[in-house]
Amino acid sequence: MPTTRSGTDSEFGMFEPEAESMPAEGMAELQARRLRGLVDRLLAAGGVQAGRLRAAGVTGGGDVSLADLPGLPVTTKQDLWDGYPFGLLAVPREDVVAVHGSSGTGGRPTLVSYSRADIALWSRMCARALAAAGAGPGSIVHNAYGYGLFTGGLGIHQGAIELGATVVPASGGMTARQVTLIADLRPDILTCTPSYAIRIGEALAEAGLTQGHGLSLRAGVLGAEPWTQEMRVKIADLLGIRALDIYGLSEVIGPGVAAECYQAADGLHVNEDHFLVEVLDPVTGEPVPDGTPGELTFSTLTKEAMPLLRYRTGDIAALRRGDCACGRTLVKMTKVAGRRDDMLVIRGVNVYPSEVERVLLAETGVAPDYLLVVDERDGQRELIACCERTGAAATAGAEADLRAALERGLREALGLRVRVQVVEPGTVPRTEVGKAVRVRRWTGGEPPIPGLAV
Ligand code: DLL
Repeated sequence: MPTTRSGTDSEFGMFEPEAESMPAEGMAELQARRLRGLVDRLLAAGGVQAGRLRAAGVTGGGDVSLADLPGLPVTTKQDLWDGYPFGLLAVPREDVVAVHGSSGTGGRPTLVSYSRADIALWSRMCARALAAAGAGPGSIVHNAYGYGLFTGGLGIHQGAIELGATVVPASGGMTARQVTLIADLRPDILTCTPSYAIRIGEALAEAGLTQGHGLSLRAGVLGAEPWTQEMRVKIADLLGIRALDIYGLSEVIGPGVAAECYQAADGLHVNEDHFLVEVLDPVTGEPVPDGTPGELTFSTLTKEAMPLLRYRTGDIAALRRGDCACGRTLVKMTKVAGRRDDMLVIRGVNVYPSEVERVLLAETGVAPDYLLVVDERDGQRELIACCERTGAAATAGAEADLRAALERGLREALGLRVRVQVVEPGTVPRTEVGKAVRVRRWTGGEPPIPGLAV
């Protein structure tokens, strides 16, 4: 239970201050102890991770220290697929109280299992994230993450209840109903994907609801897909809220692996007392120094049902240590640039969609919805950035200027020629349910979005 919820503390209190503001030596000691416990549990469970540990010469938790971590075997999504659905269990099947997962690519779902204690842990991690956004008992959390197999909806739901807040299980979609619920219930916290926050913001504005005039939202806890600092500004402008990032993945637990604090809104505090984080060079698998982007890799120190040692996420970010205005000592990760497999290679230049987003959305005349089209017709590979203008760039001359400015900005930032196409407002497909699709391939026939000149 929270121990600092009183008076002004209740506004920005930590949910578990002892853990969240633990000094570095204490944290390292705790992690080392829990890592030994994890290794023991994996060895006792048998299975693929135990086999690999034994092959690496590890016969018990007592053999490993934090310094040994880089030499321990890793796990990947392939291991989850190979063991589908219950192959990686470290508890009897009857002790699994819930499964969740993600639809994944190629139609193969990634399923994960939770014990009763895992659900309790997950609830606390999401309560930490909500508290970091300024929520507390008495808050109303409008939860527009999808409910179901996806971890966003139920994860945040359980976290809000754990915190003692009031959760509105709106789920995704049916935006008109979201507007009604927000107008009537006056939530202070909005939880959904950043792209859906934009959609909800547009719908609220259309309904004439703005901050102070029917809106009482203070913060958004937004994640499940990459988004940039520039998108943060657009969301803050549209909704009048502090837009905060929350990160997680089903394999590790779901949302609540890391989250930003209201005070700094500058990088996500990783709950490293439960999720030991490393950043590895995606190619060599060797650890990279703090500050260098690489592949986030997590060891679930305390999870019971499906514990993972050194799970390589494919997500690219960097770590940063140091003091934070909020008082948390938990290591920070930067916003995720994207997944390793989302990287586009255009004429030999590597580019993440988020790098294009940063340039597009830095322009005030550009609306927050955009689509990147990889034009692969005729054996070539060109990148076309389709975006919408806001009222400010409505005239034909202004539109041409906007396009020229964006193309120049993209060339300077990425060293790549990107064609910019300004399309009619409302043309870029909005995401109401699930994760935003920012990239479409165009291999022939009709363009993937109307108004894209052939
Ligand atoms: O997306 C868990 C979640 C739900 C996180 C709600 C935050 C809020 P999965 O469906 O398993 O789980 O997808 C996990 O989504 O490996 C990242 O590639 C991406 N992702 C999640 N959060 C962020 C974020 C949930 N804040 C995959 N920024 C991860 C960038 C994110 N990418």
